Amino acid sequence: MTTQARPKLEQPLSESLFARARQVTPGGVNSPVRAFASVGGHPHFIAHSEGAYLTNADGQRLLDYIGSWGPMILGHNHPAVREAVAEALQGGTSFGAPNEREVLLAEKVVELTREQGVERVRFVNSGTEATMSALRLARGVTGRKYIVKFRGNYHGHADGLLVEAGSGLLTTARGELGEAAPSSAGVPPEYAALTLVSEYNDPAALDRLMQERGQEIAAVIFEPVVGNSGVLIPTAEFLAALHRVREHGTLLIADEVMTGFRLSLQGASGRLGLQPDLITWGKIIGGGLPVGAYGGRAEIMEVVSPSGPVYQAGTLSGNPLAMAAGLATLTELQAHPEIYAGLERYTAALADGLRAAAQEAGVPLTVNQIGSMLTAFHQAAPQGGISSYQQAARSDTQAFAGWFRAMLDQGVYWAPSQFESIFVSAAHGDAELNLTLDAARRAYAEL
Ligand code: KE4
Repeated sequence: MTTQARPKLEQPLSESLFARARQVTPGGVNSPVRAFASVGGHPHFIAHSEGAYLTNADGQRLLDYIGSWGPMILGHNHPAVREAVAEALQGGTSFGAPNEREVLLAEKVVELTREQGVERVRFVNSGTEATMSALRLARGVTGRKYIVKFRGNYHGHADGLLVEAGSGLLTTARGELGEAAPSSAGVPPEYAALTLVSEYNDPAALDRLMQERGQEIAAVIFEPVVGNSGVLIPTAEFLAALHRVREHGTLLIADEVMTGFRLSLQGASGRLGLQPDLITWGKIIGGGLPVGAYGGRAEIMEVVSPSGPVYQAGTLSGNPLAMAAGLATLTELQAHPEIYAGLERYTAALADGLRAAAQEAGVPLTVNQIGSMLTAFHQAAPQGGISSYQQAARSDTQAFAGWFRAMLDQGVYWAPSQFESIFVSAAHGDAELNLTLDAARRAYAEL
């Protein structure tokens, strides 16, 4: 059944801006996943944002499910965040010296994650810096050089972590879309060789690797709920195997850049009862300004310079405007814990609605959803659902691309990759849910 031809969303200004951008920036974007490489068409250039909506350069309103890839859990341009940044701005933009706001945000993070063993936090400027620093710290503490990551997990673009990583590498990987993404060009094999790759949700594989090489391994880093292969939810057996790595003197690093303060006020670690040695954060912790962080118990964190020998630094770390945005966001979330129940309700209803719409149109679809994270994989559910990178990678990326474009033409801006999570905000309500499911029904009918 086809619906009447829908006027394609013309965006002349975005198109001309993209043409100009490509003259001065690689691929015309400052982060590859924004380039629409795996979904076709060209990116919308955004002029401003409010609540659940973006307005592009051509003045068209888009219902946004990216939320800046996670930070916008309160919705875009939230008054509490805007006012906090405006107030901080009165004092200037950066001091290169400590300021009270760094202490306030660090105290807030420790207060919220103390149950997960966090006693000290160091701020950096991105999730990449957070994971890169946490791994250096783990190597410094253990004196070991190997690390373990999981195929399809993405932890930012530090050299040693661009080994069979997920996220943007899966939209621009050399070779077939969805196949295990090779290490990026420019990563010397000597660096990649220090990163051992295991399989997410395969406890036996991890146990075997640790039995064989555990004494050489400084750290195991993992996404406590995967967002970068599309959403993958860990099994209890896998989480237990992850905690067993510590029997070998290996540190466990939960990369909560995406899940931190997203899946609960205590992140995925709190929601799933994890006890990692180190946690990394990004996205929400900066409220949309550039902030990353890593933290853990004092005996480990005090090994970081200037207290200890593991060096890590940053000109703009603890930037007062970024601290203000992060503090306002966490304070708002803490003052309104009902936000998390609302996010759960909305996203579960969205998942059910997508399943029903796809079934009605005879489109094979498997939806993974937890909290306000969701991925709709274009494939029929394998036995037991999609719980591994290999299973996720079998999705029909062309079907996804067609659905994505049909949704965007109706003004619903989904994540432009089959292998990403979407992010629902507290600003998404019944009107947005209905708009989304109406558009989805039409888009599935066109596949
Ligand atoms: P950043 O360096 O992009 O702030 O964070 C890297 C990172 C680390 N760890 C996890 C679990 C992450 O999800 C990320 C970044 N996430 C992607 C979205 N899948 C950022 C979007 C982009 O690359 O533009």
